[in-house]
Amino acid sequence: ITKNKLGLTAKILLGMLLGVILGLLLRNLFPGSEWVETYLTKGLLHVIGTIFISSLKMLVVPLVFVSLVCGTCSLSEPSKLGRLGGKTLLFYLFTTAIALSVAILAAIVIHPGNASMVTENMSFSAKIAPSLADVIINIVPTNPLKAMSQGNMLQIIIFAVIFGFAIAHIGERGRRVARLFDDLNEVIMRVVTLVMQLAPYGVFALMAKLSLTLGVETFGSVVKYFFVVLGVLLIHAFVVYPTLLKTFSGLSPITFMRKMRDVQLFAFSTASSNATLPVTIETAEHRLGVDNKIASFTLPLGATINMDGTAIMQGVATVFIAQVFGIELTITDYITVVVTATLASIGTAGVPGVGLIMLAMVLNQVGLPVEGIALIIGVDRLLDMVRTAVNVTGDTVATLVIAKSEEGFNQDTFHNPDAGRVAP
Ligand code: DAS
Repeated sequence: ITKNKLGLTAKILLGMLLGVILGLLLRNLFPGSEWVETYLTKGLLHVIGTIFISSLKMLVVPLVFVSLVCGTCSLSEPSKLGRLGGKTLLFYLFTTAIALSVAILAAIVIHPGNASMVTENMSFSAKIAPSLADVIINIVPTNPLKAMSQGNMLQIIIFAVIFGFAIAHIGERGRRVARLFDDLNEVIMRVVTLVMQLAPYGVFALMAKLSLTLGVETFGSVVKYFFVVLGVLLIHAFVVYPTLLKTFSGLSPITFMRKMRDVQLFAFSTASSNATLPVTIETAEHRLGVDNKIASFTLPLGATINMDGTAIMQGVATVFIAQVFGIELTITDYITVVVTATLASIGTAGVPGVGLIMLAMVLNQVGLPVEGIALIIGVDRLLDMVRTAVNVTGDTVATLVIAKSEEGFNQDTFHNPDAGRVAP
């Protein structure tokens, strides 16, 4: 994964760089050229870029539906759903909602994207925002297939959760259906990997088109976006999590962070919570003193449903893209972003780049242009590595808090600096 990822990361960054250089060269050498406009901006670059964005959007409905059904039916098994399951789910949703709220607030206050960059052909007509009552009423689909064909994500999420819950309550036949959805999820993850191979070419075309139309000042705002996301990720990891750990378990955050270093480095290098899971479980049990019966439940669950780092990126990116396109988001829009991103993260597996595909869904839900993803995809792979480290840290904080409250925790192991260390 690491070799493949770094290769793709390098190709995406190269595609972004070459696209920006080409776009700025054309903008300065042939200002206002009809030929460039016809054959490039609205021609070749538009076609390649749109195909890439469409291939991301193509994945959203199947990815969300199948991974949510998988996540919900494994969660809803009567044996799992008890007090431990309820506590774990609540804690995970609580930390994700905090992450999203801090992220959105930071993006509103710092305001990384400025609408002055939008030229006439990039302007975007915002849809009329529905009232909160309508948003709540519209959550229940009158026709699930219609919701899927229209990409109405909140309706798809609700249907998937109910469908997954039902699968868990029909005994052996349900287990057969659950296995089918697990296999389908595997197939969709493979499609994600295939689509991400298109990213260097899609990013090249999109960045060339954007720098042709938006000019060089755009990239200053992308750098600002990068540091806003990075800043909120670091605050969440080094302020929010230590505070939650100290408050809910009384354990030392310093000891915790020191013992989590290897896990965080592995998560950073793989950008995959799933790939890091064996290391996370081994560390939780042998270095932090968590009982296997707790860690073996809360950590795999967390790797799938708890993605605070991803939620932070989605919160900042949504506000940033609205700012770049000069679209005012209403309070209902912000609530929709928090609800959609939190619920959608329940089913999404912890693999590289999945956060970006979920962002396409969140943007869809609040009626923002998915093309805005082109602005941030170039720096997304780097942020993916950081936010995955935050994701696994959040999973382990919750695991410690729950283990301590369920008497499934060994205090001596936690305080022993050499516990679980591999002998040199
Ligand atoms: N890489 C994902 C993870 O493994 C996070 C993301 O894509 O945002 O947690």
